Amino acid sequence: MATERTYIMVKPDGVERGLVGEIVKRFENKGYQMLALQMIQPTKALLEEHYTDLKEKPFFPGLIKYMLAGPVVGMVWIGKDIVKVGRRLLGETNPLASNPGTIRGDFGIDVGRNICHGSDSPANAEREISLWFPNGVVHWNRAHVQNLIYE
Ligand code: DAT
Ligand code: MG
Repeated sequence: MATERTYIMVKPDGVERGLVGEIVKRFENKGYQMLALQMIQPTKALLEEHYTDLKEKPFFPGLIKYMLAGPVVGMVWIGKDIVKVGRRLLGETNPLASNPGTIRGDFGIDVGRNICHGSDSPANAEREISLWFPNGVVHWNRAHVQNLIYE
């Protein structure tokens, strides 16, 4: 039974372009299970904490400004190897370097408008889930479908 979780977040450009359903669909189609979903207008403080590792980067102020431009849709997903595979579904950080068939490869051009966030390690996933869902996340059992997706 897979217990690895990841935090996936449609960024303001993805929300405004109406790509939330498309992104949800790709994770659902793969067989992963959604545990939480919220639309939220993040504060500057929340975003600075989320991207704390990038504080010293020259693009940090621009990144925060872009992420403040509108609401984001944050999700928690669970499944086998979901952190790594979730990032594969997203593509590379730079959409122009992302393969067709990936979210960023199919829908983006500039690195500063790359549509969707995905955690980069299981530990960071848990940190981000606690940050964005401080009240916790419901765990539900997908009893009937589980055996059709996992052997
Ligand atoms: P990722 O989102 O693929 O995990 P990251 O964590 O290194 O990439 O960076 C977070 C976000 O910051 C990324 O999605 C877009 C932005 N970013 C990264 N590198 C950038 C750069 N060189 N110029 C502008 N924005 C950048
Ligand atoms: Mg990252």
